[in-house]
Amino acid sequence: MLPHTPSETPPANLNALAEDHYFGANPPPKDLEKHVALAKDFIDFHSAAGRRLVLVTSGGTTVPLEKQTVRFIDNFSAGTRGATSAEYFLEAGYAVLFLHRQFSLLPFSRHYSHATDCFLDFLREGSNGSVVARDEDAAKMLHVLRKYREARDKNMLLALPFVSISDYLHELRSIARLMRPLGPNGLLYLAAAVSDFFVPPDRMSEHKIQSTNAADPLPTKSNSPLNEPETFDNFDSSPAVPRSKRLVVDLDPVPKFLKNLVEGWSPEGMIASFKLETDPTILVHKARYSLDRYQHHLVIGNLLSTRKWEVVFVSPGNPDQWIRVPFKDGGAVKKDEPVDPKSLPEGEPEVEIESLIIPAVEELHTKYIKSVEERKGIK
Ligand code: PAZ
Repeated sequence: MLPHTPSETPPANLNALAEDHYFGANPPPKDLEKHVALAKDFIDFHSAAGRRLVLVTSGGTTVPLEKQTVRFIDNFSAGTRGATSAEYFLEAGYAVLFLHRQFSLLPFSRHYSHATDCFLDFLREGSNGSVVARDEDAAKMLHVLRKYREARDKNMLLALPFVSISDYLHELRSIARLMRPLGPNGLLYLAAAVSDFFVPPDRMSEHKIQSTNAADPLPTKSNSPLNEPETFDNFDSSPAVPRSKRLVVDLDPVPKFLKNLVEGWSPEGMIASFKLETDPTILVHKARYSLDRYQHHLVIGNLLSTRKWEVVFVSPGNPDQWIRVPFKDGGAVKKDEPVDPKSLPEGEPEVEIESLIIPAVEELHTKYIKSVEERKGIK
């Protein structure tokens, strides 16, 4: 059993201080105002209709190393979970605000982009110089096209991009606050792979970090590097590289804002977060720990290697619930433990696991709405 220390949770006023400090020090993305206006119209439209609305966050967040960013740290996420989930939420009647990493997968177009095949491989020349879908792809493409058009024409999908970790946090805070009028009909489904570390702006270089001193002022006799002994690191045995030529990246932890989200930004919406791990022995513990610490409504745990095959739902007052796509020849799968990745078939599952995740989230959301209404004596 790993140590369990919810007492590490900072008190509320410390959270508020950390929030003021972070959002004061890290400038908002240049399109924030425009995005807020679009999000407000979208949310107000669906709120007036009494419709459920889900904010789906998706894709990775970058960690810039320079203010005028040439280089950044990134993570693996392509946005598959988010884009696929968005389609199943639409199917379930939710309006979807899709906050995604720029150029990551989008609902509907995901079927034809970032694939091993180029989208042009799905097309052929028709008569009179027209371009049409290949016969074998036409039925699926028509289905996807109709769903896409329906979502667009009924104003059910709004996609807003972010790039860096601070863009993401600014956008999340603003949109979560706008969702308040939805009350419990609002759902936040946080599938983005959010960086835990960043370079604070006061330590960030304005310009591209240089790898040589060619841009330094010309040496005079007194500041000539020839006068300085080169300092060598001696902590590894590889051919020594002078410290002055190394790039040592020193990252601070990104403050954890889930508590602020739950208590301040969106106090009535249902909040479902994802927890990604690579070590199967700590997944459930970390998911439960997150739930205890932030007091939200659902943590969906998944492992990097098996995330398309199984996830675990950890929610207050309920036993852990494993959701798995059916697979053949899987050997004996223990009901309450992660599956052994070696027992999984090669390639992608035949069923998209999001087709099972979303109905299960929807069921919990329905229970959540009822419980809020009962508490308020509405029904
Ligand atoms: O984008 P993707 O489909 O490749 O990956 C999805 C995921 C693993 C990023 C997501 O399911 C998830 O766990 N998001 C939260 C990650 C975290 O910050 O712990």
